[in-house]
Amino acid sequence: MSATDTIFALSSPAGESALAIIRLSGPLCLSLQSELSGRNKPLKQRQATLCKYMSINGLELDSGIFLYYPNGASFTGEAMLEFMPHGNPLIVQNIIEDLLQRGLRLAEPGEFTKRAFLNGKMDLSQAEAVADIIHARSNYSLEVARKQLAGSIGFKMSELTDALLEIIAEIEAYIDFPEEDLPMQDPNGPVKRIQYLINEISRLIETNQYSALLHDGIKTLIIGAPNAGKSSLINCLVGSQRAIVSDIPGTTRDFISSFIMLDSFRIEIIDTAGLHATTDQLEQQGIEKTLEQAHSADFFLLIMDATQPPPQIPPEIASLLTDENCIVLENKIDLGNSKDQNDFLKKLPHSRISITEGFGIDAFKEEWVKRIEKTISLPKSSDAIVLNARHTQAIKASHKALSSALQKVDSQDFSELICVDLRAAVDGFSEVVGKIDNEAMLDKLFANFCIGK
Ligand SMILES: Nc1nc2c(ncn2[C@@H]2O[C@H](COP(=O)(O)OP(=O)(O)OP(=O)(O)O)[C@@H](O)[C@H]2O)c(=O)[nH]1
Ligand SMILES: [Mg+2]
Repeated sequence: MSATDTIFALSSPAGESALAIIRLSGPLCLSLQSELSGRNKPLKQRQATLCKYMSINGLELDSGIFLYYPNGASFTGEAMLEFMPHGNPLIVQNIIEDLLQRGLRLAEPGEFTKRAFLNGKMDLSQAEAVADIIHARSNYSLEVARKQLAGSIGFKMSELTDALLEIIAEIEAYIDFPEEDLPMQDPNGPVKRIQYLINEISRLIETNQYSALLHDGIKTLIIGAPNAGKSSLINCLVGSQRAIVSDIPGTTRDFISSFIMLDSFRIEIIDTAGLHATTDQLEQQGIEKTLEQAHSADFFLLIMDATQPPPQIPPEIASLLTDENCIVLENKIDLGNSKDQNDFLKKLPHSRISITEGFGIDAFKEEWVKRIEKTISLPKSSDAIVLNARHTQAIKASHKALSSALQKVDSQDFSELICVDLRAAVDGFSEVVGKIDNEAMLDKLFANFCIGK
């Protein structure tokens, strides 16, 4: 793959639509603008022009809007053409075949963004944000991704780098001219500043915990005894018959998962097998799966049948429940013999509901949002930096290097070795924004993108 060939892709979804978007990027775009539009004068740069699309064989394949971006003034940084034909898959296919005949190549996933990165139009964290924006499934993750695309992570990395370079310059001056009256007289200066940087990095590393919450959703397990209404609850929340509901206890054997939006949160909601002592092997396996899921859950909805005595919750699960990560749902309050169950797991918040009658559902959802806001406590999206696994790995190396430098400064060991540590820390910051020599790693990163982006 060379970065100088001309690539193209259908950037809109396949299938019938009002319009489609076909994007081209690379040096051939300069001549293609008149060849494809059949005009003998160039298109106005970055301006919509209604033209025919003429095939290599001189046939009119469609008419639509062309946009030409010159080298250096496009998303990829190369000359680009965008054509918006009618969204008929046949037209799109004819155009794709024509472009292949002209010697253009179909783009790999993320190849436009990869070129934008390689041409210096954005740093790597911004390129990653392009994919995050496309895949965001909640307004919160969208806002965080938007900030990242605007350069929030790059800005933070350059702030940390500048602070480190200043310390390096000071220490180097001291090493070169130790006898002169230089600031290193006060070794506390660098100690404090390196310590500050370590704290900043630790804070950033912690934000990685939100990455899974943003991308995968808040993992919420519905647990309870058989027949309590767990499957009825997932169906009610999802708004469709996702799980089988029946009055036969032990209906759900395997866990069933779906995604919902609760306020601005993306929730992965999981229905599980009823918890109780059983000799049925299949049911037992289902319960074991629930136990497994419980260990990685962020939140629990413990549902009980308010007409029955309180359920026995296995101690492995009971020990995971707190007033912050669990709501007890007293279900079936429409039935005359239902009782107040406040004494069951007293310390946990309770909501009284009837799923079949829809009683108490809105109040329960409000309580649920309040608990998530309090316990999962995502940082305010307006100032959030959320590092992904790749960023975290890179700055963990910076953290390690700075801790090693700190020990040396602490012991008044102002040797060249300190500067080696400090420079290693700078390398970690650079890696976050894109100083990556490994081509295979870059390919892997962009392979997660959509085709045409
Ligand atoms: N009266 C009444 N019945 C309900 C309510 N919610 C659920 N049910 C009934 O309770 C029975 C069991 O419901 P499910 O949702 O299958 O219960 P489950 O907890 O998934 O049960 P298992 O999968 O067997 O563990 C069904 O007959 C439901 O219609 C409710 O609010 N009121
Ligand atoms: Mg069920």
